[in-house]
Amino acid sequence: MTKTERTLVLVKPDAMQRGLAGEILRRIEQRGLRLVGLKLLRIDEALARRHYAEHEGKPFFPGLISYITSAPVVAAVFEGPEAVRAVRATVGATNPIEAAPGSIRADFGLEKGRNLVHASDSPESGEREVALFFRPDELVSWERDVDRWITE
Ligand code: IDP
Ligand code: MG
Repeated sequence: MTKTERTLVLVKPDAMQRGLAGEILRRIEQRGLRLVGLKLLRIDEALARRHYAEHEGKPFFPGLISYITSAPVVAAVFEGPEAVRAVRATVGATNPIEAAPGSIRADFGLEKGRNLVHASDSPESGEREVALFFRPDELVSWERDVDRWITE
């Protein structure tokens, strides 16, 4: 049995402007991961700085903060075995040009600065980021009849 994890997905402002929220969530849901949290919000500067704290001081940081706060985002929490690695693979590499064919970033993107979607990079980041965007009572634990056909 692989460990159940939770991961935070953000449909970033460029994807929202391009009407890709449904497409992005569909691809992740279709893999079999279970949606346990969902909201639309406008990220303010304080939340943006906390979420991207590891990148503070890098040359792209100011642009990243203005990008992520420039329009609403859809924040989603997905749960499942190795959810972090599964979603990162579906999302693709940071640079869309290097992202695997068929991944979201490869199919819809061209530049790192407009790469459409965020996904937590480790189970620990997943826990931290989910807590930044959702209160515990906003997350819904549930089981689906189909789960036994997706996981052993
Ligand atoms: P990740 O989103 O694939 O985990 P990170 O290296 O954690 O990538 O960077 C966070 C975000 O910062 C990226 O998704 C992208 O939006 C932005 N970013 C990273 N590197 C660059 C860059 O060189 N130019 C512009 N934006 C960048
Ligand atoms: Mg990252």
